[in-house]
Amino acid sequence: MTTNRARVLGGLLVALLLALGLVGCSNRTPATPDPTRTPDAGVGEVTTAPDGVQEITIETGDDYVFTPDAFTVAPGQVRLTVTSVATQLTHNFMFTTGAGPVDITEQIPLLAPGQSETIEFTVTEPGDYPFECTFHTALGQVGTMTVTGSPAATTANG
Ligand SMILES: [Cu+2]
Repeated sequence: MTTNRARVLGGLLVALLLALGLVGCSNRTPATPDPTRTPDAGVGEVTTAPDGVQEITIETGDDYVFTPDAFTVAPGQVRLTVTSVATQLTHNFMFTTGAGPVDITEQIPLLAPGQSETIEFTVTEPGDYPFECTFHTALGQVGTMTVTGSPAATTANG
């Protein structure tokens, strides 16, 4: 399902083994923790705000997972909200320096349990922009924002 997750953390070994057909379909070891929550309605959906800015909300909780851990936006302005549904853990949200086509410096340095923070930035270069919670990178709390190669589409036509 989330091939991104396997790709990011499962690493080259898993991909290689899969490619070689050495791993059966029954014995897959998850590389990252699985979400223990059901995300709220609308989470992970990219919508267009009345002011024309793309909006998306992702969640994180006590399970060291961003939900979703992969989303796609069009080039342009992005308003990203990270909502913590955690009761224990403090997280953050940062784009991994040097990992994307260009660095996005907007970040949420601290996201306390139950808190919600919004950042806004503009993306122009298509590609994959890895992000992470730097507190829990080693635990697999990472994800990827993909910027598509075409300009923001206007779906309302007519
Ligand atoms: Cu975290």
